[in-house]
Amino acid sequence: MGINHSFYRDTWVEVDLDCIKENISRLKKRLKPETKLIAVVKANGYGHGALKIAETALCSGADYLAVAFMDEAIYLRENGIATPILVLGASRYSDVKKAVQYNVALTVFQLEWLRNAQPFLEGSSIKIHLKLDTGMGRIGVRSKKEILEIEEFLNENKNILLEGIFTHFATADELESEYLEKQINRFKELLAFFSTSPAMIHCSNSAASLLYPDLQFNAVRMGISMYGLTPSVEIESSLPYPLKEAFSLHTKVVQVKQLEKGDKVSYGATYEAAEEEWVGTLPIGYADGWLRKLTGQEVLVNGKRAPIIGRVCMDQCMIKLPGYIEPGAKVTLIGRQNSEVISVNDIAAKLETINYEVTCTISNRVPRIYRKGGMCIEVVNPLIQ
Ligand code: PMH
Repeated sequence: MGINHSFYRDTWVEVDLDCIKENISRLKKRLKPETKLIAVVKANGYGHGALKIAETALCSGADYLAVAFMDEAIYLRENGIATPILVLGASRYSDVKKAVQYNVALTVFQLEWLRNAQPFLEGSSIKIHLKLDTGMGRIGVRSKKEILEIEEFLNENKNILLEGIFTHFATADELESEYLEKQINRFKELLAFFSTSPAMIHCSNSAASLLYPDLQFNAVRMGISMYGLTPSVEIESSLPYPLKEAFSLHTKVVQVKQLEKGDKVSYGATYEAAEEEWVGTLPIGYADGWLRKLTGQEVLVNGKRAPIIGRVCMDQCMIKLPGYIEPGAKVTLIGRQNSEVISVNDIAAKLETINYEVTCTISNRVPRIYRKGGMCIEVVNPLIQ
């Protein structure tokens, strides 16, 4: 794989594929040998880049991939991924032939959908996973009656193959486990209504996989922990092994200027220099997912912390420097410089959100650089192919 230098701005994400590999190996060691590991690479691999993460996950022992929508599955297929893929979200029944064409398994949660899909299949066969709603209240079959009707339909329509049954937990990332236990019990109750058992039964996300090894059934869905991010701050200290954060975000100072006392910075002129100050301009802004709420957030430059001052613009923002530095200095917005670290969780805290949202929000305009063995192995820039 050659290095493709096709990006023309000094702002980039680095994804350390060795971290992804290690996070997967550590989880795999805790699973029964027969348990299938489903790597969740929806939302462009939680912002890390679906294709490279899928490839790395498969090389590291993942058996199956999961995405949210069929478009994401087709993207992986079109880029050479041949492993089984499950679409976790809703698909149109009129699109089933596409799922067949790309050999993608679909999530089903309504009898009506199956009835409507059948004529569109024109006799071809498709794999489905039936989603049970045990308390998430999102998508899923909720009653015995629906299960019996769906089973009857599947018995009469052998071209629709029930490959899996699954559910999703609402609170596995909380220390209090009462609601989780309710969901587990409901899952087991609903499973008992099936007269056949499909190849795959799965319910665990990262939090459940890490904290409740008994819940693996015969597959687990690993999302956030594969990326080395904790499912919640609350359970961070209960994790069985340290997760390795793969994502970092960097830019370079494009201009360094000295302000006089009283000089203003950025839209609204909300920031005013209290004295003579050195200010650096960074080529990253809210259109990159570096949101306006990040005013005041610190970044790392030359191993030291520097705060963002004034409003974050669409493509740029400004930082207050400890003193003069050369333009071109590397700035780390998420990641490490020397002994200083700014984690995805730090940014999530500043944005009053969760780490999932931070990496997903860093937009396609920011190229992703992949590292392996400390070397840059590939650049992915969706803007310039
Ligand atoms: N399975 C389903 C159905 C999911 O929706 C998700 C994550 C996962 C597995 C992976 O969970 P993990 O990343 O905690 O391991 N879904 C979402 C979501 O819809 N919003 O945030 C995370």
